[in-house]
Amino acid sequence: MSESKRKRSWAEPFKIKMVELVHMTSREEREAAIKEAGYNTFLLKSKDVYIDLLTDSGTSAMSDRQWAGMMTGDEAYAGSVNFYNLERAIQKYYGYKYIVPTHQGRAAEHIISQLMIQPGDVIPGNMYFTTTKLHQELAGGTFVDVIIDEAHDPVNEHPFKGNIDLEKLEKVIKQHGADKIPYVCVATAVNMAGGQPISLANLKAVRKLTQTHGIAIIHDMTRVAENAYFIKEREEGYADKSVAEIVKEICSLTDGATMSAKKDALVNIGGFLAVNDEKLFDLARNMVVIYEGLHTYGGMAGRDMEALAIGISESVDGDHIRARVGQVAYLGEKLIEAGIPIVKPIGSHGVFLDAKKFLPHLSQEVFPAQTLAAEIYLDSGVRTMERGVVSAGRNRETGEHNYPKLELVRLTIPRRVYTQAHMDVIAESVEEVYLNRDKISGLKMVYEPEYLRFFQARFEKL
Ligand code: PM9
Repeated sequence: MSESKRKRSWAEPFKIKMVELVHMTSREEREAAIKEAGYNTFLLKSKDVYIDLLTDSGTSAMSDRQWAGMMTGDEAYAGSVNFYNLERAIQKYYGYKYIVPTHQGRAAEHIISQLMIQPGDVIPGNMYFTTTKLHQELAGGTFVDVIIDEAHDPVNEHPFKGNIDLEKLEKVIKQHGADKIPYVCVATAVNMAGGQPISLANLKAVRKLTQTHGIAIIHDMTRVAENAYFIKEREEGYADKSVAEIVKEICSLTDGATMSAKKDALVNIGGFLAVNDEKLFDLARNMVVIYEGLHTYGGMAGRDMEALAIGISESVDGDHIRARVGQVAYLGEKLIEAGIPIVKPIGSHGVFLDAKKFLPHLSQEVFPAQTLAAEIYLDSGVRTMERGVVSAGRNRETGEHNYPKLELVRLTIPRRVYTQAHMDVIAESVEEVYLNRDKISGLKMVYEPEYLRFFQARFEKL
């Protein structure tokens, strides 16, 4: 075999300079902990968790450059140097004109929803996200899912399951009229679909259609760099473009964005709203002072804005993103090899177990994904997250549970935190639970909060 054809592995483009020790627990300790947490992994204490795959949100390891940036925090109430650094980074890497910093993503969703949505409006989008949909509803709007059908099928290997179905979108526009649609909400690396990307060809077609009707596009850009990496890998014509160039092209096809910077952008806290329209910016700048803080800090300390400005530049680096998505793929492939049912193709930020197939004897009434997340924790101390019927909440009119087609457990990989040895331990634990799946019974919900119930709901074993 010639040298160029031999397999060449990739490794993380960083060295580890400091470590955080983690606590190993016994099975008895985990049994007590998960019971006390009402079988909800959100209610576990972090000290009782060995490998934390609850979320990739705010859990990244910052670089030495980001930590050095923290020391240059200008903690002025107004006009902090770090705000202007952040503004420049957003303009440079994403291309949006105006920015309003917020403490995290949902605060930006709150502002844009209140400003753009009128009661009775509908907001089409490529699959719901929990906080995004709730803010749309609290502003009097209704979310309508216009993602392609393939996205709801865990085994369909469509390379761009985040794509919007143009016929579905056209139908919504015809049915409700363009004046009832303040914007189309386009997410990159669609979270609830399993971290699935939208293609640039699809986004361009959506842009063309919405422009003819005068409808704006608001981009949930929480994981835009990960989406850009998939475009580079899979979409014709983009192999020679850099991830940074693709990110900018995606943003250029939209009118504004909400960002939870706690994901792609490699910080532990932070977010922003970005818009190109000056009037909308003015309204947003006025509103942020009510809920977040002055428009030059919006709930973030100066040091956090500096870490974010640096994190944005690191997030679009090709080597970084290849290793990040590569680590997720490494885990996903191990699980596929072991015969575990997961969402395919393997997503951007985590591996999503198909709980319906994993536990076929459990109906959605007894919360298979919630059950499976608890069982994995019991086996190994690995904490995962339910993304199924509990996350989907209730229908606001009928009060019934929403039963999503996808009943998933997300094994979310924090950025730059765990090694491949951790991935091996995780895969072995999931396999162990899979081998004993017949013995697993479901849960009943005994406490249910009104909003975003998955965070605080409590369960008991059936
Ligand atoms: N996502 C996640 O774990 C945080 C907790 S679950 C609500 O995946 C998207 C696509 C997200 C997201 C958070 C937010 C909200 C908006 N859009 O958590 O408020 O994945 O910063 O962002 C979580 P914040």
